[in-house]
Amino acid sequence: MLDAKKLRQDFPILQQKINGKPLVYLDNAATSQKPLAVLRCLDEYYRSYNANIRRGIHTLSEKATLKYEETRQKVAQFINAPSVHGVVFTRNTTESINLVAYSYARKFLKAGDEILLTEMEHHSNLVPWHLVAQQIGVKLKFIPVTEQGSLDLADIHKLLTERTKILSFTHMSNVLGTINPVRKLAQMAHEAGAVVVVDGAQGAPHLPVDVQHLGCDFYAFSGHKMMGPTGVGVLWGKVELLDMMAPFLGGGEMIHEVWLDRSTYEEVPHKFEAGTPNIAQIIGLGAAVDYLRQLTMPAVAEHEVWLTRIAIEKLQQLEGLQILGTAPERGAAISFLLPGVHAHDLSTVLDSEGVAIRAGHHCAQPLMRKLDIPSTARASLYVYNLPEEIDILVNAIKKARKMFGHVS
Ligand code: 7TS
Repeated sequence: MLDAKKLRQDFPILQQKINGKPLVYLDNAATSQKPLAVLRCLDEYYRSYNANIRRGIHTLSEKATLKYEETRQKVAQFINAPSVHGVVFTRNTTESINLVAYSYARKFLKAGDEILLTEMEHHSNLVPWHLVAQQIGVKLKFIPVTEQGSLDLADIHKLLTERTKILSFTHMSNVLGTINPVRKLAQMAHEAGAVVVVDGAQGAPHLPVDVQHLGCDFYAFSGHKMMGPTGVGVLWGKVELLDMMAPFLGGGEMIHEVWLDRSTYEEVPHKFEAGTPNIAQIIGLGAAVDYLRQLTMPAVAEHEVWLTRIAIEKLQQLEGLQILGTAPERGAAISFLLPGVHAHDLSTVLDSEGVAIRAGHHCAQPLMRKLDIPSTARASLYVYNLPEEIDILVNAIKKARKMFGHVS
């Protein structure tokens, strides 16, 4: 087991008080905190080798370029990518999915084709496909969600047909915590001839990810949710698919040769990295990957399974509290409803106790509509959270209940 107490010392932000109370940070699905190793890495970059990459033939530029490309190797290893060329740096998961929607779907899909999504998707894995559907007349279909919060695969063979050209779904729901059976779905999709896109925003930070074992074609994730800086995301794709795709954005760095009226492009992944990238943040992501690899992802997942079980048990002891999402395979995002207390009010009271959770629709409005609720409160855990913090959460919820006139 990881020593989470010791590990917390690596996170300066967690040492502070909020409203006079020790910070209990339970909003990790939105963004994670950053260890000293990442903060130092950013500081070192700006202090000692800040330069643009792949342009200057001088020491600083060469060092920055080396570190930038080293991160690509680290990321490739982290997700067991077969080749470093399949790792494209973007700004975040949202941009990674948009890249596939623009450069793959718009090029290879035509009117009448279908894209299969699920009812539990984050807006970032819905809206890019809405845009494709409006533009080229593709039809969107959806795998339903059961009451438990799992994907309902009973009618999958009606939904996944030879008309399906893309299946795109989340590795783990940011609302329900459900971990989806990626490998099984990828196999089914490939049998039907579809390309598989996985939204790994909640997968890569929390679970061991092996893209070859999962069998997907694209895997998208964000650095900021896995201890890295904001402004950096990853799209991993099979090189043979990336090769066939059109560039997403045009400009400097992604070209091979340019004439006044036309241009040729670099090989992948550079073809998809137009303009000066977020160099510092990408190098910072390398430090985050090093940190997670040192903890080991199985140990990260083990800690979260353990703590999630404790959290669910303790929350369930609060009378009336309803946890949404009871799938057997679940991660550390725990949404709940507290009758008589609006999620936003609850979040405000918890904040006064130093507890940070998220309240709202969690960018999954269609899922909220399906569940027939406007919003939930959500506690989302990470590797530095402790059982003591769950007790603080539970006591703060009891306090909120009293304030709103309910006994606990
Ligand atoms: N997909 C999933 C499953 C997510 O949880 C999120 C962010 C995204 C995509 C988008 O990530 P981004 O880095 O491109 O913004 N989820 C959340 C959340 O649950 N609360 O705040 C952001």
